Amino acid sequence: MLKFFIASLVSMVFSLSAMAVEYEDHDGMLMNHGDGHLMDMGGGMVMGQNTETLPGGCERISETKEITVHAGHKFAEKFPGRMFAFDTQEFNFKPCTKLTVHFYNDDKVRHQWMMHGLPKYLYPQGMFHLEVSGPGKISGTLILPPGDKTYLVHCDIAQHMEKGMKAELKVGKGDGDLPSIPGLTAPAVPDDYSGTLTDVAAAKKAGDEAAAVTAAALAATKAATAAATAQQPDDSFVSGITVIGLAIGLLLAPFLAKKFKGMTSAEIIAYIFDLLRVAIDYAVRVISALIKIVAANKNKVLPEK
Ligand SMILES: [Cu+2]
Repeated sequence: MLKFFIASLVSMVFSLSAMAVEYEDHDGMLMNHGDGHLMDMGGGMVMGQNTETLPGGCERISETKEITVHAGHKFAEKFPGRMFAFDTQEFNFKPCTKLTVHFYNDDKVRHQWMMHGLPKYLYPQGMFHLEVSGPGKISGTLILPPGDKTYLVHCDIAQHMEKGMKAELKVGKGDGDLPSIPGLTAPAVPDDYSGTLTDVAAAKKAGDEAAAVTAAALAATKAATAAATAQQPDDSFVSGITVIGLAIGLLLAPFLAKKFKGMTSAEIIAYIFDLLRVAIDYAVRVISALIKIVAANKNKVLPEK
């Protein structure tokens, strides 16, 4: 029985060590590119490293601190709707602290511990930034500025912050809290978990139906507009002619009524044809006169210069 216990204990110890994540340590491999930028070929990077220069307003380093931060999917499991997280969401240090961060990435994707809002004369783009493809470990040091201020710390890989990898670092008392920090502050855009699946499906169906009705109405309006546009030239032409015809009719009516008084229909028709003949005759003469004028103008010899 004792042998059994020893055997199981030994196997447990071995399996535990097998389960433990092996982090690739990037600290010894980094090459200094100057300006606090260190990098290696294995995917490790430090930006904004500052181990010596005091920020303006700091007379000396107030204290020296070292922290260990882990980043990974497993730290988000306690935050509903989140996918990534740091193991710590809030940091607090005295102004002018010399801070070394040992950053562990527990995932097999890339993560960052990126701090914003630092003085730009000392930190390029106001950033201090640790980045490593995991599982890996990287360390960096900076000197925090004086004053009470809250700094954003996040992972800037696309959607990692939105999915939970966000924290705040308060120097002194800080100057407020940032939104959407998992387990700490209210989300800027809250997820809505209200309603059952049936409710959601019904709401979607209603929405789809409303959209279909709107689309049909839109299509009908479009068709009507198109038809109206197509008919418009004809309509206006006909109505124009009609209007002219009506006007002529109204003007001529009294004159013709007087003229046709006491005449038979045959006489009226004969008279109208006679009138038409006179009108056509007159029109032909006018047109030929016009043609003559135009022709005469064409034949005119231009005066010599
Ligand atoms: Cu990340």
